[in-house]
Amino acid sequence: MTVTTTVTRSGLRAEVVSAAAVGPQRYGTVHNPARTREVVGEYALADAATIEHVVASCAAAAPLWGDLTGAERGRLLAEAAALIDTGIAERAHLLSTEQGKVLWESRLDVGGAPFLLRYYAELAERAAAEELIEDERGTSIIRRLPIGPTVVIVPWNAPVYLCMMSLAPALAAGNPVIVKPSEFAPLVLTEVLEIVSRTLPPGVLSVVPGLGAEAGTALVAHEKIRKVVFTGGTATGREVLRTAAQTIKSVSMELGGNDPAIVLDSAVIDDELVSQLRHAVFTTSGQVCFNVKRIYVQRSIHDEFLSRFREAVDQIAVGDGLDPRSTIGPLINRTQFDRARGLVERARASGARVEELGTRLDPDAWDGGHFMAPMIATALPHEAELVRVEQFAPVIPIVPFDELDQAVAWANDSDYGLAASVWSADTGHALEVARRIESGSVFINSHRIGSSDMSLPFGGIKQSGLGRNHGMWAIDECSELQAISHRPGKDFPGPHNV
Ligand code: TXE
Repeated sequence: MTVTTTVTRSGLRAEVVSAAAVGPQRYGTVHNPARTREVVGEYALADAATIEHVVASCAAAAPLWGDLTGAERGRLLAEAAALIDTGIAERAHLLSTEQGKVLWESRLDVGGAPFLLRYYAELAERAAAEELIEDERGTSIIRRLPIGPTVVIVPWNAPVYLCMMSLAPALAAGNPVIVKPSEFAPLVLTEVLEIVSRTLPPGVLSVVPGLGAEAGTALVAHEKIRKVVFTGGTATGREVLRTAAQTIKSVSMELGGNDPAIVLDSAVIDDELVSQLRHAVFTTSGQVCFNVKRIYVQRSIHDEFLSRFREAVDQIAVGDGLDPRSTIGPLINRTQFDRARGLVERARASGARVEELGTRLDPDAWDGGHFMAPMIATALPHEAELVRVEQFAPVIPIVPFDELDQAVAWANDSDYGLAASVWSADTGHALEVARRIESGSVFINSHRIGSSDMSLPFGGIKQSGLGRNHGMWAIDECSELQAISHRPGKDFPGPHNV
């Protein structure tokens, strides 16, 4: 009664990977955000029986995978990386078709997967290394243990990269993993993971496509799942926490953000600054967790900044992600599009000035996709809805400030705290300001992919997330720490000796 199924490129179908699926399957469809009538492919809507089966196979793989040495796990991850080094251009093309983003961004997304696998392959041995402490009390060992069957829940904005950022450290730490892709961009990710799974023992990596409310909830709720790594919106994050609470499992989350950029009057408003900020706001049409979502500019340079920034934003060409002339593509889906339009309409109705800029590359195709022009909103206060929510769209509010204290207070007046940036030619002063900002990362004179890298912890404070990604921090998120101590003999006086 069981049929093993995998993703098939010809049919563009994201199927359950690396475990037997229980048929018959129902399917959801993936539409091209640039031509919404075009169906790009289908994904299986994993049912309860399939999920049960996949979780059982994941749990069965846990002892074997956890017992391998770090070096052995690292070797297998490196082998997997080699398998996905090829085919990046084709997969980037497909990703732009299912996700809408421009081709160079898709290449970064897909090309990041082998990089991340290799990076964590290198760390696998270190992850398994034991720390020995010898002192007058005796000998102690601190070691990392795998947590156990892990679920990685993936969003649609950078599906391959964000998945691998969670998956690679989870595997390196010795956990078998089930990935739940987003229903809006499951195709390329499933294909990549199917290839990666070929190098791993059965059950160590499975993919369960399906709806968040069905497959996502069922996986998070399952008692055999011991760890959840979630990337997505804050509202969904709350739901995941509620579900995970029933079985007290470890949860790491990277949620939304409302990143502020503070442009000080000591900033030089040149091409470099303007182009960096344009990039920081409009990458993936604004649909990146740590894009700049609000700009506070010191009043004395506000008009100059606005005029230069407007010029730069007006250079943006909006079109199909596959069109090499496109600077940005469409939004992912109708829900995101309607939400963004609603924000803009309400801002206008409340007196804000919202300018639609840029070029429509193909005006005839405009209404056939979720296209949105890049927009700048001014004449609105810090308290305005458009300033306070995560827009996740190509619209940026710009608010002048007089005193630095006011800008810092506004930057911190948010439930979010993912990243922020300070812009100034006086880097010493910018550093002082950065120390006052409540966010997981603060960048000086940049705010983009690359401003943070694997050598720096990445994650949100407040309602932007739980835990930290990158480097050994990500490995620790997916590990239990165990202390073994042999302390015979005499008592050691002091407050820490219990
Ligand atoms: O993402 P969701 P959505 C933010 C952004 C956006 C908002 C909503 O502000 O407007 O989130 O986006 C799965 N149990 N970000 O609705 O719902 C779902 O199937 C378990 C920020 O598209 O968060 C998908 O795989 N899983 C973000 C994943 O969760 C559930 C990137 C993310 O979906 C579930 C994307 C449930 N109950 C959006 N419900 C970032 N941090 O970069 C859904 N899912």
